[in-house]
Amino acid sequence: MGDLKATAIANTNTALVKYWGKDSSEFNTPTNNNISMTLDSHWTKCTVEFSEEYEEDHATLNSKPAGGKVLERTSKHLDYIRGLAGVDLKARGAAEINFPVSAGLASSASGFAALTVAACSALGMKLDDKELSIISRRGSGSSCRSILGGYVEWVKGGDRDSIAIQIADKSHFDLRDIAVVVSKKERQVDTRGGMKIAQSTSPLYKARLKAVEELTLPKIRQAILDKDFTTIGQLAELDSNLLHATALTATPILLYWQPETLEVMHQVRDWRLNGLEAYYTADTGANVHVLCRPKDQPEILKRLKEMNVVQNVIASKPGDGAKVIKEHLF
Ligand code: 2P0
Repeated sequence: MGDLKATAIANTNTALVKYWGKDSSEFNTPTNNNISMTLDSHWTKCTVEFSEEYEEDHATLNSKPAGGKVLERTSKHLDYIRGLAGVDLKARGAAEINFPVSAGLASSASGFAALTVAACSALGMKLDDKELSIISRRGSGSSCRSILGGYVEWVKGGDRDSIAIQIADKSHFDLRDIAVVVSKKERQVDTRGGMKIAQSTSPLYKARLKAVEELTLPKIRQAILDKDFTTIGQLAELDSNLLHATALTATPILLYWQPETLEVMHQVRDWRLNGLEAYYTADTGANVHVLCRPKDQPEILKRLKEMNVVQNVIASKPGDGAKVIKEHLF
């Protein structure tokens, strides 16, 4: 048994080939392999302490008590980890997140990766990244990719072989991701609900899977190895549009984009047509990620900040995987 208390930090990640649909909702295994870049500046820190003194699980999110679905999902994940470790102690958890939650900026990815690493460390479980990715995946699919740094592929499969694997570390290739916040409102349908609706109702869902397997996945994987920014950008933008094509054709329709989202997308496309190479990718919210080369980041940041619809921009490089840190949150 460990010290029963530990803290971890995990960066979030941006999917270049998206996870969008489950083979098994019990195991949280994806219908398609997917690829992400772990970011260096959007993180969650999480402290977990297990104790006989706690009669039930408690959690805080940015110092406010967490209840409802957040506490329910946290407790369920802790139950799974307690089961693996063979302990029956309730826990207190605290999370600090440095970017908007539930706004399509992958807060659950960094949150569950940090929770997994902190809870497993507190219980003294000695696990490698493969095992940590399997455990984290059960809490939130995309969080398994945040266990590792740099460029990461989450492979499909059964419970024991659907794991996250590093394609290249953060020093291999410097690509920039600019998260563009145009709305801090919580979206109406979360990712879990959205992918279920799209998978079961969109007539384009199977076509997207075919395009991922035959086009975006192999080509983006190779383009990362080749440090080929143009191919990564073009195909990441295509993959994002494929995801939203299935969302827009689902029943009920899932319209994650707001007018502000489209304004950013149009600008990115116009800049590109005029020689400033950038691409967009959007997850399940109104906010957008802009991908660019390091040399173009200052100019793109300047232009984004000049747009009335843009509330905030957060630029990231490829970052590290999740790790234990010494400073506890309580
Ligand atoms: C991704 N997203 O690849 C995709 C693209 C958002 C859209 O994975 O149900 O919180 O917990 O496995 O991981 C965010 O969804 O979903 C996500 P669950 P998760 O990044």
